[in-house]
Amino acid sequence: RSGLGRVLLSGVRVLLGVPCDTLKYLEQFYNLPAELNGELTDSEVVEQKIREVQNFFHLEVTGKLDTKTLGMMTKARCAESDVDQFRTKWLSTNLTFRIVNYTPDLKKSEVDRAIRKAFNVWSRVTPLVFEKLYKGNADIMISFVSKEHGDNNPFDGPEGLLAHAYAPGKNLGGDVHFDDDERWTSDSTEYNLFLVAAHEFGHALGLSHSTDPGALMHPMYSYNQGYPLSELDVHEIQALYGPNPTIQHVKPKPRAPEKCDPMLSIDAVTELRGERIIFKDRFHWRLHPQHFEAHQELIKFNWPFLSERVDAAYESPQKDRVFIFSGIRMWALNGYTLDESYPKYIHNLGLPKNVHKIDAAVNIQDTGKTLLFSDDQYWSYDEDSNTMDTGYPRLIEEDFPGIGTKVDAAAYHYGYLYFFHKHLRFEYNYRERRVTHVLSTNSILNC
Ligand SMILES: [Ca+2]
Ligand SMILES: [Ca+2]
Ligand SMILES: [Ca+2]
Ligand SMILES: [Zn+2]
Ligand SMILES: [Zn+2]
Repeated sequence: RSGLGRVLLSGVRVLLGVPCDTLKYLEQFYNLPAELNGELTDSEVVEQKIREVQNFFHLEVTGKLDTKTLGMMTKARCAESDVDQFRTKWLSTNLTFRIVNYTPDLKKSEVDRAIRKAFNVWSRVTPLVFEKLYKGNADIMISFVSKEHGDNNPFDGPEGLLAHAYAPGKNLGGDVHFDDDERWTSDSTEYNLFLVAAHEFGHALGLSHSTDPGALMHPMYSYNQGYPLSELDVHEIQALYGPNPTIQHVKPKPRAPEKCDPMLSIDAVTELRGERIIFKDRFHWRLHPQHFEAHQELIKFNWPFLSERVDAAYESPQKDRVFIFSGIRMWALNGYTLDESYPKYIHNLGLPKNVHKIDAAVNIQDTGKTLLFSDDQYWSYDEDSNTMDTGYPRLIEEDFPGIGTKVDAAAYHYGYLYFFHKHLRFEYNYRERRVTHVLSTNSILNC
């Protein structure tokens, strides 16, 4: 699959005006034919493949190499294809594995534990049993290797490709290779061996890549805690092997929310340097003002230091920061990086100690005030003096008649406040103090 095109592609690079790395990426993950002739039809093929990438990652589908598409192509990921469908499964439910060699990054016992834990992820939801062998040939041979390592499927040094696995079958079938040019860890730094192993074992059992960014079988690496399978992963593996006959209680992570679900509610919304960010569960959508399609990713994928869920968020243009609230803590983002003086407690803003969570936050650019909503009350915070205005809290119901008593999220544009509560979005004229429109929450995502 890979390796084939290196010589040929170097000749194509100039002809198509597409970076060589991009062609390699398309070849490895999207079945771009290795032999392109540099003709017009070739650029059409490349454009089509770029569309497939954009489609897979829920990016705006343009067929052009915009910065988001290029950015996605440089992130750490699994080395398996995004378009090849695995079509085999094991016929026996008793499988063997063997750790052929160890990475120097971790203690042997830590590697053993990560591998066993990763197999347990799958055995909890299937009848599969994994037996460890110490010598001889096992179904799933696990090794740490680098660069070209004998299967004509080379790794690429640090970053980029992390690991690959072979679909169920004889010999190489089921085998899993980790790129030992990565630094493997048992925590949230660098690449967590347990999480990557659990993903690769999914392939070794016959699963393909998922477009759901919250599924373990999504090709991009992202750190998360707890049981790593989503409902979708469980559904896919049980379609191959059936459920576990004895274990009943497994709590997979919910599927990624569907943006056009008519009952969609949201957790928080903010602007971030011209883009709109909409938080929901473990995920967020990013919506560029000129784009119609919102791009969905895990919160942890862009901001690994944030909580798994966000309560409220707002942008302060005065401070050029986006503030994110979760429970009693808040963070300040400078674009996609954390302002190092955070996290802080929300009480530093001047909120009373009995407030344990902010429901919604919105900055009114025209006044420089930020409104902070919690339960049925709200406060007004002055961004210039960094103090809470006197006379608060006040009741939401009294000051914003028609929107109910609580809000999930809030936004402000050109004299209008937008309040979100459950599946409804209220447009509120700030000067006239009245609701002017009621729409569905999902209308913010162009549904
Ligand atoms: Ca094998
Ligand atoms: Ca690598
Ligand atoms: Ca909220
Ligand atoms: Zn993969
Ligand atoms: Zn390999």
